[in-house]
Amino acid sequence: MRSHWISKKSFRVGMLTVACSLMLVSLGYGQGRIPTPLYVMPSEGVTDMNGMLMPGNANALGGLVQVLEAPNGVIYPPDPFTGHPNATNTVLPNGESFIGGRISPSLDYSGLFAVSLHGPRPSVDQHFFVRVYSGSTIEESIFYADSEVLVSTSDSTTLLYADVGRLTNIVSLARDTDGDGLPDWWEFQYFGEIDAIDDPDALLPGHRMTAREAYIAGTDPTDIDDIFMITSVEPHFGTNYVEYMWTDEDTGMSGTSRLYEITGQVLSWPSAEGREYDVEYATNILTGFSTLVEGLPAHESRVNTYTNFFEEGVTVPKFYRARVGWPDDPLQQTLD
Ligand SMILES: [Ca+2]
Ligand SMILES: [Ca+2]
Repeated sequence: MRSHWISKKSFRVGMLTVACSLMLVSLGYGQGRIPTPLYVMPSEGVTDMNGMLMPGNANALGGLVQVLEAPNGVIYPPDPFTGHPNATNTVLPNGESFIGGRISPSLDYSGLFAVSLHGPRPSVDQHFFVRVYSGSTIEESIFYADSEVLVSTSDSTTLLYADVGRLTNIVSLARDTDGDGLPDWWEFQYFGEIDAIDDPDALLPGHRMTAREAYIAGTDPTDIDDIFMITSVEPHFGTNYVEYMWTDEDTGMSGTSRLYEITGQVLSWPSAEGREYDVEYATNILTGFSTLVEGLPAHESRVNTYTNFFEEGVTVPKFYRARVGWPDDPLQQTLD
């Protein structure tokens, strides 16, 4: 037994060397009684929230990488307040890696990494996945991305690919370090710093909306043309019509046309996921607006329409306005 133990130890040292140089060759394969390590790496680079390949090298990505268990193949998003994994998605033994910049001073921008699981490795048929964070710790991270679910198919599998893709801002949706009602991910995504906006209620430069309005409305605060407003008011035609004959005296052409009754007006505006809309009207802007409809959910096409059907004898509205609310805004408790 003793000699066996020594040979196993020397083998493990050999494996560590392989892991560091990242030559993904299984020296242990074929020796039978010694399980091979499992390497998990993407075949395509991980991109950050801006779509840029993340800094890294073959050993590590410039961010925390975790290999997590996915019981029954289920991946839960991280806790929106802490960023930590759901309790059912436990980190596998040795399944955490942040070595970007420490092992190799020469980071490239390949977005590639590898996590090697030595010793305890996923058993056959175990479901797991890879999660990448934007920072070197969960606490520093406000973006993350998950791979699809992987299944360990045999004890001798040495390499599994887990394509991760692009980081999203779901982690820390509710984290607001400077307490201004704009979550960290939002300030970071659009302005590059988690506390970039000093006054969320001031008009954005060159823009007709404030940062808070853009956040609630789900518009892009860096695009001065992305404005929450009613963008069109079109007539709605009924089925009644007047038919009339016409003659063009210049050309001599003649024909019959129909003039349909206008029975309402169709309003449309850009909408964003999770938002709700109220529509109000006024016939005289000085006497105030009245509600037409409340709580319209955003349409999946990202354009909402509402038809205001005229009632008999009612003065046609001259003014419309829409209001937007975000019932599920994680920060709504801090908004006015
Ligand atoms: Ca903030
Ligand atoms: Ca701020």
